[in-house]
This record gives sequence, structure tokens and C-alpha cells, in this order.
Amino acid sequence: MRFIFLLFILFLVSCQTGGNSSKTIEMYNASGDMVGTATLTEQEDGIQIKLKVEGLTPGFHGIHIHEYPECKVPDFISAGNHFNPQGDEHGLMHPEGAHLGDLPNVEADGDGLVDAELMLAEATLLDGKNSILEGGGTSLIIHENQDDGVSQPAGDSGIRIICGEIIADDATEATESPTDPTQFNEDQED
Ligand SMILES: [Cu+2]
Ligand SMILES: [Zn+2]
Repeated sequence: MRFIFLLFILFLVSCQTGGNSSKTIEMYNASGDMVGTATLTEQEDGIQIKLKVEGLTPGFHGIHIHEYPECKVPDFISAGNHFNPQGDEHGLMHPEGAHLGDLPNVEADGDGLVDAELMLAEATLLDGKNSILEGGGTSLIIHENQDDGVSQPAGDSGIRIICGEIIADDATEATESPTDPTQFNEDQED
């Protein structure tokens, strides 16, 4: 047990190299309207998520990192299950939990606003098995109801109501860089 603990410490220390990185993603509701943002910042013990969204029903809502960067309206089923690279059970209160993508519930105020700061423990924006950018990325999803922290597979948190795609910057640039319309003609003239 002590040996495993030492390995864990070594693992943590080795993960602290690489510097900080940060990215802001846009959050969309089931109608495809942008309703807020989430800013993800790499920290020593995980990823800090600063979330600002509007248009929710007042009260608690489940929120998770899901496995695919695909927020297709209206149900966001395209985002897949919870991000779970370690093969754990769902729920922050489950004895064999939790999914790496599990987060504590967020609370919307009386006006339906969420302004929250969350910690996605043990995850990273850098390389590695726990990277939420690896394999094309992931997504951040807010649910209709609160996550009970133990029910399988998703905490009985109801339908998905808000979604934001988490995609690496270089991947975004690659798909957004416009093609040069003069390029083809120039090539032909040669
Ligand atoms: Cu979820
Ligand atoms: Zn989960």
C-alpha cells in the first residue's frame, strides 16, 4: 500500500511539468442558442472549470464531462457517455467511483443563472490517459436534474439540456483555416 502511495506521488510530481494552459468553450442549449461559457484552466491537481450559463430552472443540476466532442441538438446524445478512461463506476459518492468526468452539481439561482467554479480532479488539458483533449476531445454537459452521486450510469440526472464541445486549439484551427481560392489557378498556370 505504501509503495502504491509512493508511485502515486511520483506520478503527481511527473505531471506537474508542462506549464499552464487554458481555454474557453461556448455552451449551447437544446435550441442551439449560446447560453454561456466555461473556462478550463490546467492546474496541479486537475482542471479548474469556471462556468457561467443562463436559462436554467432554479436549483441543482448534474454536470459532467462526456466522452465525445459532439453537441448535436436537441438531445446531445451524440456526446456519448461520461468520460471514463479508468473504467470506474459513476458517482462522486459511489464506493467504486467515480468517472473521471464526474463533477459536483451546480446550482442555478432564482433567475436561472449559474456562476460556479468547479474542479475536475486528476484530469488534464495536456497529454496522457486523463487528457480531456485526447482523441479529438470531449464535451461539458449540464442536465435537467441533479446528479444523486450513486445511481448508474449517470446519477439519474435526466435529459441533457446544455452542451459545450471541448476541442484542442490546433484541431479547431485545422478545420477553420479557409482554403485560398487563388491557389488552384496558380497551380494550373505552372
Ligand atoms: Cu452528463
Ligand atoms: Zn459519471
